[in-house]
Amino acid sequence: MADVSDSNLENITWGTTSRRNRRRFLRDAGLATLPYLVGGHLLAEQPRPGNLIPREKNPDNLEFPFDTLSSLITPNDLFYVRNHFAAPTVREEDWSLEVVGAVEQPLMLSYREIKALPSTKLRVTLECAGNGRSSLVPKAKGVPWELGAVSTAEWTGLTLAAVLDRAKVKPSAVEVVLEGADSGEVKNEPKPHKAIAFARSLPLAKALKPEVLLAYQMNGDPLPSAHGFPVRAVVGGWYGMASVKWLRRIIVTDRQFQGYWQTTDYSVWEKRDGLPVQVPITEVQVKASIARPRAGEVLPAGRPARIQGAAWTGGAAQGDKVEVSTDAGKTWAIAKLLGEPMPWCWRLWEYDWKTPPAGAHALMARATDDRGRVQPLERDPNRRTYVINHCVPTEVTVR
Ligand SMILES: Nc1nc2c(c(=O)[nH]1)N[C@H]1C(S)=C(S)[C@@H](COP(=O)(O)O)O[C@H]1N2
Ligand SMILES: [Mo]
Repeated sequence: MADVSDSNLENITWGTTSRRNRRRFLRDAGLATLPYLVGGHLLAEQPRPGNLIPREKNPDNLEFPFDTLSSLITPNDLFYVRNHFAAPTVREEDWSLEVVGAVEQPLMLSYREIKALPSTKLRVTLECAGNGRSSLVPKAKGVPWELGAVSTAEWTGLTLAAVLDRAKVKPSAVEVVLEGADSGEVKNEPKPHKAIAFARSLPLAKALKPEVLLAYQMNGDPLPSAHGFPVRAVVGGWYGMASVKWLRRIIVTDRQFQGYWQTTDYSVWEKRDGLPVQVPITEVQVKASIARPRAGEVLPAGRPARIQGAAWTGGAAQGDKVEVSTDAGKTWAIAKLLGEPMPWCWRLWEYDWKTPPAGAHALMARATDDRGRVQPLERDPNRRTYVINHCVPTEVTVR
């Protein structure tokens, strides 16, 4: 298994200093922000090394400070955290993974056994289906995420397919339920009346794909507790709720799973056969977000300024496109995509702008993915408070 060096992980970055060096430099300089030169372009503010932004307490829900985005890989201590219940403390010596249900060979795998199986590494962007919720009008209930309930890590683990292969899935199998070790009572009605575990299913066809991992390392370190120690699912291309943390049990079923987290919660309305039906949220929709300038930032007039962000989608990223508008969506120009496209992983982009005369300006970004799906300008209310990928303007002032 090839070792991935730090420089490799951060091979696409803005600026020349690494985040950590910059942090040290800033600490030594005793400054929070500095004029920031990238390729000769002055940005009003430097991407500061930040801290996770608390959005909810008990359980912890913490947001990646998206305005500090500076490389493909999000460091573990800045990766957003989405918990429905208190994070369980799992001791590796007490833990094992059960594989049961419609299989010829039920399994009990220890942490050691799992780590001894052939592993792969995959860069996967996880986005919470509620990312961007705070921009919804009218104001929506739920964790008030701004732009940063999205992050990318390099995950090490084995494929779920390899485990299912060992367990010998029966021909009657339809879905694979992934259950976490965390549980509790759901607060809002309608809800089951006792404590339930976090659990989510994948159709068998998705469960067998190479982008579905049982991961035990995140950016080269053992999974941090907040991200699902000792083993979590990582489901490339699907919203974060499918990537079950603190994995404890895998249940192969011969019918569709109708659990709380994919019927009442994490479901949207879709029209099927002319009728609205509630369907579980699955694939990530195409989206570009602006990291910098930040909303409310003041930029000098008539100067070069660089607009920077990331774009992602639920499938392979080949042939995608990001457009930027600096006039609230009236006209669009092509942004520069950085690095090579990688499936399941976001891509950084930038656009060089010459700031106009003084005034208020609405910046927008719009992505198109390899399947030609274009990020919408309007919100689809059938998505309840999830799957938020319509273009949201970043308002800046030029002075
Ligand atoms: N066991 C368990 N797995 C879980 C969750 C949870 O609350 N419990 N939250 C899910 C949701 S909604 C998201 S968006 C991702 C977030 O993963 P992260 O906390 O590592 O960013 O984990 C998913 N897996
Ligand atoms: Mo989520």
